[in-house]
Amino acid sequence: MKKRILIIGASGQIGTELTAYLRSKHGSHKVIASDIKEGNQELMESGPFEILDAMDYNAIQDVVIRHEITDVYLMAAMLSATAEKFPMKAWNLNMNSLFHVLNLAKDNKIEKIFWPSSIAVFGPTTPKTNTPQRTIMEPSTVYGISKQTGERWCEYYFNKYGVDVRSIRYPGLISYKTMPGGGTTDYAVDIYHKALKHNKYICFLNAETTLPMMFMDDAIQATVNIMEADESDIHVRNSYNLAGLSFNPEEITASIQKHLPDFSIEYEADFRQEIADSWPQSIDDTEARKDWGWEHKVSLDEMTGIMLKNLKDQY
Ligand code: AKB
Repeated sequence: MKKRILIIGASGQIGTELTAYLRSKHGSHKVIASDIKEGNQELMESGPFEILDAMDYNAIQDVVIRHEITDVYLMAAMLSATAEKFPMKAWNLNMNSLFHVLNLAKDNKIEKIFWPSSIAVFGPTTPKTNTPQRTIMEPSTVYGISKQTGERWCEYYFNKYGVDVRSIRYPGLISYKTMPGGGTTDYAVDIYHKALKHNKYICFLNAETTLPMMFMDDAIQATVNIMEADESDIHVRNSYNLAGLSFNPEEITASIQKHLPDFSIEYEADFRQEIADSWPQSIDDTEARKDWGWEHKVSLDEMTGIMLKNLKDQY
């Protein structure tokens, strides 16, 4: 059977870029973008698009059957900061959407699933640096609890029903093409926009808050690589640790100042500080490197150069 892909949550930060990449790789008509809301013009015009509620099992099933979908990328989720404001909504969205696609695969209606997890599965009792693949996991956020629970279900569906579900624990993702929404790592995108617009940024995290981060191109590469890996090479069926960069607001500021020497930052920590403090600072991703050849490419300074160059024209 030929590959036909459905992306749920295609209008979001990762979904937009993932759709563009997969369309260029497999052909536009083979990649169906879907979201509860329309996306940017390029996404809407570059191939098929369906309005789809990730919580509606029948609607997902209808799209899957109509388009003869083989692979689903479930990118719809409520992120950490918003989830603290709407706990039940976050739980319902993050869990129901996952069960829907797991059950479609269990019933042989689709062949393969990508489901993103997050560094948020770790909590305050987890070792903070070089956090291992297997370690103490006591997440203290609504989002982290939903992602950790999701990981357990992914592994369960693989073990009990042979569902081919693959997953990565994304760090904070940084892109000039799309904006994040409702995350704790969002400052690392916003700071580039504000640097160009106002030459100044007021940061909602403290100067020394080091978090795992990654440039979007690396994250898309990881997502595609894990999905293309041989089934026999995937040994972790909850979710793989994935590392790229680790930096704090002070360090990203210094990187920006290499291009904009007058750029300044002030700190006004809000409720997101507590979320960030519960997460690791750096991640050990040995298993992803060993099992399916993961390798990150873009450094902090390279990313800063790319971000400022590409955002310049907007301001
Ligand atoms: C968030 O900040 O909530 C996300 C994540 C780390 O999963 N970017």
